[in-house]
Amino acid sequence: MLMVFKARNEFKATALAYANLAFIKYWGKKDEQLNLPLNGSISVNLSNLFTITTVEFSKALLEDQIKINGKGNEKENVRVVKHLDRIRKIAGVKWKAKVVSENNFPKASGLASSASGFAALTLAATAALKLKLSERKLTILARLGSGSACRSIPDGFVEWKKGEKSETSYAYSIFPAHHWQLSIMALILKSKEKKISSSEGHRLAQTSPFLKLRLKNISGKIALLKNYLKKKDFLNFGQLIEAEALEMHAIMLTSNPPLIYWEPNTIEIIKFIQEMRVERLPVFLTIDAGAYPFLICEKKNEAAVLKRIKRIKGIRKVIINYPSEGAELIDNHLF
Ligand code: 2P0
Repeated sequence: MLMVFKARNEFKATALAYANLAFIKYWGKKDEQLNLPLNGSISVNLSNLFTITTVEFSKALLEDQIKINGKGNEKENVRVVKHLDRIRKIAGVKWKAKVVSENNFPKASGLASSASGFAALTLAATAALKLKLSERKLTILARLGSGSACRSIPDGFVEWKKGEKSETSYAYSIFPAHHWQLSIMALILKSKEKKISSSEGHRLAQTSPFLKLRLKNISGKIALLKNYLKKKDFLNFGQLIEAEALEMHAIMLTSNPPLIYWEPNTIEIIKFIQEMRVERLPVFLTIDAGAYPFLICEKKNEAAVLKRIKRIKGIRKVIINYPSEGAELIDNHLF
């Protein structure tokens, strides 16, 4: 994370934060108010999916003005105001703010934006109020806005420690972005995403009889994954993250009521990827709380994978990402 503080009189700052993709998933909360997770998670920042947010606090404003992707959305605005209130409390000010936030990807694409959104908002709003928080404190603050947002603050490959209380549930970089040249392809499918909010999904996770077993094994899994990342052992890494995604979806499928995020296309792609491996092309996938798969291969195999997936019908768009840096302050304000 790059911090640039400039002497100035205005209370305005702009931050850029990348979305992150979890290799070990956050699914289930211990505390809904504080977004304390039931388990730790590991992710990577995605270079081509990001949010830019400008925040300006002003004594002249009578209320917060929030525009996300050119629009006002009441439900989202409530969450943003709540987050601004947390930051105002730390700074000891009551000033209202103007917030303008843009994703570089269309919202209708079905890609999660709360992680990059709350990471950018946290960094921009704290910098605008000239709060000099440590990276760890920023991740804790971002987590309060949206759990996964804490992983979009540090650089590259990131671990979110589950912690026992708010102060110990933070994220930090385990490897920098340049550690491993992975190619991470978001497959945007033609079928529409009918999303059930992840907040609702986190709640439902508790009803799956298999959650207990998942939680029992997860710290061993985290240790294994960190080791595979360290050694850049792609085959073991890939097998582990694909099994982990399927395990999370098994929790969803066995929740009460069941949560089925997949579309027919999703299953077709899962099978297609398995076939690609039979043909000795090392590529794996992960899927979040939605229908769209993310394919992961080493950069050297990117062209071969792209060529093969052209045969799959029903893919609207492929967004290629590489491991990316953490959130940063930038000079180009949105207003
Ligand atoms: C993750 N997801 O680890 C998992 C995998 C979705 C599937 O984190 O309620 O939007 O804001 O804390 O962070 C989605 O959960 O939930 C999520 P809140 P969040 O990336």
